[in-house]
Amino acid sequence: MPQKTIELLKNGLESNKAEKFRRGNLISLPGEVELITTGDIHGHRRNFERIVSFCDLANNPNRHVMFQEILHGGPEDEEGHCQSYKVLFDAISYKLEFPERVHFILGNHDTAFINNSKVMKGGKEVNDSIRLALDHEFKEASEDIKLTMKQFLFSQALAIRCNNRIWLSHSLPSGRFSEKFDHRIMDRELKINDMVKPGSAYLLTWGRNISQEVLDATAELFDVDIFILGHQPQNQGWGQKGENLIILASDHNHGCLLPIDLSKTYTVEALIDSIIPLASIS
Ligand SMILES: [Mn+2]
Repeated sequence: MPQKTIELLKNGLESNKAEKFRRGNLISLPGEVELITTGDIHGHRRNFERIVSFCDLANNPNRHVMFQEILHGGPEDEEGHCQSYKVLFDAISYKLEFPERVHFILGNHDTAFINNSKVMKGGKEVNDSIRLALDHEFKEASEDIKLTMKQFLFSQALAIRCNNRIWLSHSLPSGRFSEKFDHRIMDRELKINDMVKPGSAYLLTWGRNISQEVLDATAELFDVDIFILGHQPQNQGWGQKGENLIILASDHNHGCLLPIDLSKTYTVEALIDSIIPLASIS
């Protein structure tokens, strides 16, 4: 059982690195693709299943889907420890079924898991909680599982750039840190230090409340028009947080997804009109 999980994680990380549309840490998707974009999942299995059901990848050969921040949140084991990793493992199996069409991008909680750094949420340290649940389930194999999980998380792309000038990442560098961000991180090999403040993978995934000025400068830097991000909680499942920014959330009963036809040019308004509540999917 642990050996199967380690193999799954290893195959997943090889698959992340081998994606044909990936160069360095950026996935650039062409016009013939329809991309289903989603926000943070946070261990919400039912929403993960709804996304899979909506995608129906087996019958839609041009359709792709992206996931972010699956870890932390959702069901707990009998000792109250976080079992969100189970949804991650299922998402990796899904990727291995459709390796070129299921994409993962790095979230800030992934950087924290990789570094064993502390993130408090609801009075609990969330990474400790995941590690304890893994110890409980995998016993003496737990250290190997945790190491391979870190390697998997580290192998994820940083962002997706769509043919129609839409950019997807977990967040964007904000405030004064936007000046410290080195966009060359998209092209080069990642280092552990990139995941630690003020490393550029850290800055890309942890930013909040991004000003219009920074959004405009970042759009120019990445040569895109519109950003779709996760990371910041959205009670109604989505929010427009700037002239060119939509934030999605897929981690609760009002969670959403957003299908995008990459051959079409969108306004932010047209994208908002295309948002689909996950609760409407059976
Ligand atoms: Mn986040």
